[in-house]
Amino acid sequence: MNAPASSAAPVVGVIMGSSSDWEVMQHAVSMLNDFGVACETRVVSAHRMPLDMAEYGAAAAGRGLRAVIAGAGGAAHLPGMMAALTEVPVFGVPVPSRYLRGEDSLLSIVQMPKGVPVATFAIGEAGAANAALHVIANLATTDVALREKLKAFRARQTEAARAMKVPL
Ligand code: RP5
Repeated sequence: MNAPASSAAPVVGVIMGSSSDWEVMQHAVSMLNDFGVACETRVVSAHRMPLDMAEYGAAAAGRGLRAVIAGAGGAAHLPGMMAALTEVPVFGVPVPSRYLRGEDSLLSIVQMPKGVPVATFAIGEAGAANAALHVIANLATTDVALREKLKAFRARQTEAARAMKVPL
């Protein structure tokens, strides 16, 4: 298990199929850190570490995780398998792949059969950041301080957009 990204007990697990996914998945961790949401990070490869994946899923709820953000590329079965292994909600991030630019990852993650959902986000950095923001929004339904941070974040985005100028 990698060290938690903060010293508090992690409530979000950020897992990925390979260290090569970190370039994308770091955007989820960075967003969680910005909001002060404690998370842990770990490589859990579905096809190279299936037993570790099963252990991670079986222990997730008991360890206090409230969400798992899972990123993978290509056949990208990690998010769906993790959703099958735990009742903790899973948020899937399609990582861009070498040959199909992540369209394969997206379709693999989003097309879960009925009964075991994975909330699926956009390919790449935006998807990773938005997965974290969606987890934060869910946690904020029972955490007033977090809701205020989310409102402030949105207000800053609004102000930044209002300040935008179109180049002549
Ligand atoms: C998937 O295969 C990983 O999620 C990664 O996106 C992709 C390539 O993995 P590496 O060959 O870079 O380890 O399992």
